[in-house]
Amino acid sequence: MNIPSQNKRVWAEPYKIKMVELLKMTTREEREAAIREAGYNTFLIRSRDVYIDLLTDSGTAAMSDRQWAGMMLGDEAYAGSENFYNLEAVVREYYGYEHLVPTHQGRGAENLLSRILIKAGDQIPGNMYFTTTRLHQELAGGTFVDVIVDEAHDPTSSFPFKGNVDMGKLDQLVQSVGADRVPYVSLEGNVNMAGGQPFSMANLRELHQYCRKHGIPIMLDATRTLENAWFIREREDAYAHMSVREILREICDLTDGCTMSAKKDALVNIGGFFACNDDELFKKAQNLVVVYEGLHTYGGLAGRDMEAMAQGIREAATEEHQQARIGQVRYLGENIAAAGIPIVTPIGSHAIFLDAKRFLPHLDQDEYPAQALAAELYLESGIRSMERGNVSAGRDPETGKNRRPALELVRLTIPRRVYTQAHMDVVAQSVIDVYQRRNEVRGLTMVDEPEYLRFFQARFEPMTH
Ligand code: P71
Repeated sequence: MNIPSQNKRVWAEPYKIKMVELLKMTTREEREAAIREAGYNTFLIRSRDVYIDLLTDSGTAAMSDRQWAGMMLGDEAYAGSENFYNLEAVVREYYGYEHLVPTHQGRGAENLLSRILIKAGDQIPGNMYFTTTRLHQELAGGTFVDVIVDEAHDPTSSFPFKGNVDMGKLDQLVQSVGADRVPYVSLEGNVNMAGGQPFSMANLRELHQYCRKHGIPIMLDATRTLENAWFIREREDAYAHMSVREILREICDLTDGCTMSAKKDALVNIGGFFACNDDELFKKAQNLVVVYEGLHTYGGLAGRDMEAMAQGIREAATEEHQQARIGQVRYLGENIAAAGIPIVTPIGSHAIFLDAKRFLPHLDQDEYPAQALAAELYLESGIRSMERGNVSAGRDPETGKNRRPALELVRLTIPRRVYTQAHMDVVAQSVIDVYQRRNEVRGLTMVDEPEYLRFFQARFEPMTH
């Protein structure tokens, strides 16, 4: 496919900037006070104290003029908003699922899906956990079982499809508990916790065949599946000439429904949905959404949010957008890796993941190296990143001990269409500067630990020795 910018500068942005948001620079002293007050947790820093905010790519995209125009077309009727029907048509066209239930964001959809399909004692296999997804599965009485390929847990493996399901692991689970204890397979596109790593279409086809044979539905976490489609186009020969839109459709056609956090791929600041083909499942989701979110034609969103989402999907499902988006992330990653700094490979779509175990080998995992590194990077230059390691993984409900996951990472997550190449250079240089004095970085002690999703609100203190 001919992408016009390809001949000149590979990932140059397919847009120009119409409005800007001024940033505040802080002094070292101000940052020292800010991180102390935040309990060394980047989730607790006020955004006004942040220079480059790489906490997340969730809800942080810059909307286009057309999306903002859509905001003015909000039909804020309580029932039957025109914007709902526009969104439904776009989801049918691009994702291909027949039925749509909007939700306020991804976890709202996960709540619906988990409550409807999971019975106490069920096992839900998935290609690596995501925090909110697993929590909703557990709250519904189920147990998440990781069936991702081993390569996903190895930050040094350069396997191109680290998001693949290990069919042997899945079969072992189905054989041992029986297909009737497996309500669905939870399949995430561009697996976040593995480093933004895709599954291949070949793997999905195999999974699809297996699941049909055993009568198990596949529920897609579609949050970053357009980005997964871009990698399929890049890495699977048969797809090199297909559009990301066609590939997305093929992925969805091989699955039975999805939960979606529209705050990522779909370029909006808030929103999500549940979608499926099955009429019964749809009826149940439509009924349950009124309990937790709002009427089934708005699901916790304003009409204008649904209009912006419909337009965002159209803009994201293009080669131009994905090439610039993923190209920018790769640019940052290659600059960091060129300095010999350990990152997860291959470089994923939405973030660069620093490998904190190799970055700070002098720290034990229960001294929270990734949390400590995120705090240090903020101190260095006001860049906010996110811990994705021992704190995020939480405690094993059986033993009560920290899970000590194989991956202990700091995520530098790139918002879509927000920062420039010069910002990426500042980020790379800051990471390099911290790396050069890595021996000085001390571990942390957790002094306040909330019960649910502790990483959001936990507080820490630096260790004194
Ligand atoms: C991200 C987020 C936002 C987040 C959520 C929890 C902890 C920290 C940050 C959200 C996702 C996601 C996937 C694959 C479902 C959700 C929930 N990611 N699936 O990466 O990445 O969506 O936030 O809209 O409820 O920063 P929601």
